[in-house]
Amino acid sequence: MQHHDIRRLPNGNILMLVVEKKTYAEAIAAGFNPSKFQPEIAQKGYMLPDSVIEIKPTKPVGGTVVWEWHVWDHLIQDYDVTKSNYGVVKSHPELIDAAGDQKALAAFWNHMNSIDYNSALDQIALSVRGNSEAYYYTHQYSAAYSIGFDGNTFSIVDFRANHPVVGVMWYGAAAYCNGLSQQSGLQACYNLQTGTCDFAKNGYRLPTEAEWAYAARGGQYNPYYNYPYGNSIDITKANLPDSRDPYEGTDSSTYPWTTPVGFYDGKLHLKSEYNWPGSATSYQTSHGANGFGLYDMEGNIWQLVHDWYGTDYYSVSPYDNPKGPDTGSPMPDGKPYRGMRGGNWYNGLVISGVNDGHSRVSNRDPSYYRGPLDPKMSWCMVGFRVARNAEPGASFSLTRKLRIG
Ligand SMILES: [Ca+2]
Repeated sequence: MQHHDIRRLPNGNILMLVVEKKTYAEAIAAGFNPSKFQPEIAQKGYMLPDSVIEIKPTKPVGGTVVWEWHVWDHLIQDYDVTKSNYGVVKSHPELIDAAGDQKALAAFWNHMNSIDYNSALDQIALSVRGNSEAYYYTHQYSAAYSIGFDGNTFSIVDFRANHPVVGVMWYGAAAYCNGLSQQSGLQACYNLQTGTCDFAKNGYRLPTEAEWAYAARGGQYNPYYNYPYGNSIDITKANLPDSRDPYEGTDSSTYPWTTPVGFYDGKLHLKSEYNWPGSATSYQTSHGANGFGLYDMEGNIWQLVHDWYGTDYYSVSPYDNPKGPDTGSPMPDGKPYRGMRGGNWYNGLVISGVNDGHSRVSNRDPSYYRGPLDPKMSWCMVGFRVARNAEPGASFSLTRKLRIG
């Protein structure tokens, strides 16, 4: 039931305040103290906590709920120790006190009366009259991303522990590389203020675009292949659109549509082992590793590279080991973007005889086209892999030199 206020988002979707009905028994089960209730809750037999939903309109009428947030899922209470949401209320400012503002609770408990959205912070603001509070919620599309955050703790979403990280921006990927270097006792490569990389350092970094392409070729030079494993696209060797893998679905309940890292290893995989969302009990992969033994150089997720995306860069770049231009070619919004390679589960297949080209080894893309223009799906197809320079004195080998994966 819609109540009070709506807010239109920059992507055309609509945020709406709604209330939902919870029975008296459900309230007790959620840790509420019935002695704090106004008599109307027992008389009516229910209470009406608030929720927020995001609706993607469909033309000409109606719409689909693409995201929802419920007060009920974020409760904390210090009354009933037998319930899982029992805790020290003042230690959890990110959660909602089931005792409200200590006045007797009305059936229409939270009584949110306005909602707003700050696009710079990607944050929803809620005025909560019934609790004498304002709530701020940093908006996220949890269904599309594999890392959940409840305002307090990070977690891996359901079946996705071995999936590539998605929803990461270039600076986040660089920060990850530095963090991994620190954890491994290596030198950090990135200056996170400027995004510049010290290639002389021995820590982790993103591969340059040229390193990525070299790695994706898998040692095949004459002739070059179109794909990491050959000249013809093979949907059993990589996670591509409509490749009919068991992570594919028809709606947001089966996001993120990625496959686990290295899934295409030629083995028969079982649902009992992977807990994938599809109903198939097994899935036969083909061996998709290239000549260097690298998996997923085609499909699954776009991979951010170190370089800025320069449209004509390779006509002026150094011949050996180019590291990208000093800044990128301006995209339609006037800004430069980093490059990404490899295609993904959403782009990169031959459909009706037309190859969209994104998963070819030679295909180049700026991250612009899977970012700002695509706010709902933004970044949920984009991830990265890391690289390191060879250790000094290491015997020369291609796989060691590139160290990608
Ligand atoms: Ca697929």
